[in-house]
Amino acid sequence: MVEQKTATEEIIALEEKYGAHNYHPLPVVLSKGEGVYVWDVEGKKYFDFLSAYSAVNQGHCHPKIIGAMVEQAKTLTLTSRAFYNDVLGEYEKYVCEFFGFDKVLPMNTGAEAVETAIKLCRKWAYEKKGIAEDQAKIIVCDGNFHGRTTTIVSFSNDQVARKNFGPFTSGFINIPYNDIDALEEALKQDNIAGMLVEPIQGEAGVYVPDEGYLKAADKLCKANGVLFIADEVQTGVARTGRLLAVDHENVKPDILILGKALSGGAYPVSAVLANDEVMMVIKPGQHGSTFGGNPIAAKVAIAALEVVKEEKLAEKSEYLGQLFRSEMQKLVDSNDLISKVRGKGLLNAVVINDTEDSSTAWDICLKLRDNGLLAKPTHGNIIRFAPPLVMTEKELMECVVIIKKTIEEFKK
Ligand code: IF1
Repeated sequence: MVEQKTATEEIIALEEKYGAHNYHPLPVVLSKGEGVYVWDVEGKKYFDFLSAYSAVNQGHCHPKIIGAMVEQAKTLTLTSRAFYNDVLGEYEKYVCEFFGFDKVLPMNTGAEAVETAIKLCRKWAYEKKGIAEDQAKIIVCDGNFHGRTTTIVSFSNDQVARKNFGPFTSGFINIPYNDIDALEEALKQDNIAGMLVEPIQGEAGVYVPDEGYLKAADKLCKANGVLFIADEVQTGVARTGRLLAVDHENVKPDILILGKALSGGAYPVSAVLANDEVMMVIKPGQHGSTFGGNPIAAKVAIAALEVVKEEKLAEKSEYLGQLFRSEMQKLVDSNDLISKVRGKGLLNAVVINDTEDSSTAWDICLKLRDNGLLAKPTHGNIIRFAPPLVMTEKELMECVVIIKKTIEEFKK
């Protein structure tokens, strides 16, 4: 008998054979997305509860964003920064006013923007703060995730992300996250240039710091003449119920890093924002990118931010997030399988009552998939829930039913 492979199996086999094995995706092959939904190649429809790690906050294929992208793609795609183009300036003004900074430095991916922030911070430290050459240090937190470049994995604690990628970049000091005393102690060292921090740690399992931590950290940094650098690649652009996660504590970072949803997931667009005092240390030739700030990226980002405002996505995220957590809390109270729900806005995680190295979260995600909802485990016992912010309350309640049903039916 000839074995008949499904389209799903064929496509997965193709990736297995020809693609580097640097990922282990949930076995589902998607071919279409619209708003909060995605469809697989067999025609099955799902609620997307990952949103491409919070890049698709505005929903899949948002007509306004795609419209802007297609229009610009037909007109001018790339000039490089060797010449001016007629949309970059318009975008720069828009994004600076939107987030309240003097200047923006446009890049493409989150990791590139983090790299940019590190370089900017170091340069500022040497040229404004007067730190001696090559002595600048940046404070980072244990459990961080800021991307995958050699420098960034240099200060990661994730052994899988680091092992055999050395030698590493020096100049970073790791302290525990959510620990103000540790920060105060670290700031006593000489030559501290900045502190780089995620307002909520995503990879660590949607770890929300205590209320007041970010405010206190920002204050301590400012008191010590150290730049407070917020990596809002994942938490920014309305994901946590405010435009920025630091807005929950009225913190204004010295350097703000954005990515992912800055384009609504349509295009790789990232940015570093700062005021002149910091940003003006970068001079021509000292940093850049062929694609950074290209005309398509510029138009896409303007449209993506307009959608955030027009559709009140921060407010929706705040409201729906509270509803989601209160529904999940009922499940925590009534079921032994899940022990905790945490998060802010629509960036949430459910902790499974099992060990970190178990496969329970993965197994539950497979069942959720079968029941029409896609989510991804982070660690063996944590599931991240981050749907597009354009979800309606009715749709969210449908999802809650799916999650409850799946958890109640689940047998370890
Ligand atoms: C992958 C996690 C999310 C980020 C923060 C910078 C970057 C990221 C705070 C780099 C990227 C990703 C990338 C994704 C998995 C993922 C992730 F689980 F690892 F932690 F989102 F939750 N700063 N986050 O979260 O941005 O260069 O990727 O554009 O597949 O590695 P990038």
